[in-house]
Amino acid sequence: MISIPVLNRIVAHLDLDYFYAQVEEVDDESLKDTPVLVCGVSGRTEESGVVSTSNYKAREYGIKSGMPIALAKRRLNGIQASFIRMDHGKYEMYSDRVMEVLRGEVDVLEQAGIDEAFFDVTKRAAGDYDVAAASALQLKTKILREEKLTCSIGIGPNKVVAKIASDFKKPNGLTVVRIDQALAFLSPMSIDRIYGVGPKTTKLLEENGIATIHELASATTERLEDLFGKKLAVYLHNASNGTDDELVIDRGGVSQLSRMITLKHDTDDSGQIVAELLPAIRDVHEKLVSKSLFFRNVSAIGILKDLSIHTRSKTLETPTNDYSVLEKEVRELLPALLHGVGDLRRVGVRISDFQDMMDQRSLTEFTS
Ligand code: TTP
Ligand code: CA
Repeated sequence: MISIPVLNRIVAHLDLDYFYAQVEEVDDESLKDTPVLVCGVSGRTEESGVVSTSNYKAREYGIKSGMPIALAKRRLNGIQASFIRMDHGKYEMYSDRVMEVLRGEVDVLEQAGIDEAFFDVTKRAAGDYDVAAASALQLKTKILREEKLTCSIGIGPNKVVAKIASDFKKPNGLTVVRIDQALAFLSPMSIDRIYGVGPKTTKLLEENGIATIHELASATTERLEDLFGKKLAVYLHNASNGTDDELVIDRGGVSQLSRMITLKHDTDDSGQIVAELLPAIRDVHEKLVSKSLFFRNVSAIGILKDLSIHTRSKTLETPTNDYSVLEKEVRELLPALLHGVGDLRRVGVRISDFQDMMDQRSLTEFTS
């Protein structure tokens, strides 16, 4: 039998720092050093909605993602701060450019969200962590030079470790966890730090006396199987023991899926528009499912006779691949899009901010 030497895998995870707010700082340098809050305005008034993210200056005042805008305003009372309306298209443009930079520098790239990606550098670094760390530093410098954005990178023997490592020192961090350090690194952390372990899994584990990754690693697979079924149990066992073996998969760099149609007659009748748009919504959904992706952002796009383009977007709390959610969101976005713009000539749907969550653990997490 021929034995082929196998290099220990080296996987990296890159996450852009305070992404939406950092993009706003790049666009307007005068914002730097004061609190910047990017807000998803959802209702009639400027105050109905939540903070999508904020820069680290704002976080010093206790500002957090998901916080109601009104509460954030109270926290920053009397302080000079900028509340900026979310501009998803702009963040996607920056995201695409960063991913392009990455693609040229790594073996395999897997975009995992608008501001994060895994990449495998095993071959490029010849299995050597020092080489991987040096090239990660070069990558950080390149992204800073070309896009003026800082990021944090984690390097480890697998995706679970790399993801936790990128979050370990933020912002502008680089954390390297070698294969022999993985278990000690993971052990004291809380279980919800594991990629794919969200509120529901966390709750069930905690109800069973498992709160740290060490406790999870000590649980028998039989016990985990009783709680979660085989697939998730195996994942949790491997993840907590630092032996997760999920591959980094290049999904072709799809960052958005969209379909536009031309209406039979120019109209501002939302019911008529939805009826004509349904096949396009179904089409986009089919593509999403065929690529095993989940989306978080959905936009309705309208083009008028004068060719001006109008969009309305919504970011969901959790990623989904559910058709009924997609259709419902488009139905709800259309009246807002139509408000005050007049008859549409063309209309479309776009989904983006994809998360790679194709396996059972994520389905359990996000759909049960
Ligand atoms: P995160 O990577 O979770 O957060 P962040 O980049 O703002 O901050 P950091 O990584 O430095 O901790 O999310 C990426 C982007 O996703 C974020 O910039 C805005 C968006 N987002 C929301 O719109 N709502 C949310 O609740 C969260 C957590 C993020
Ligand atoms: Ca981030």
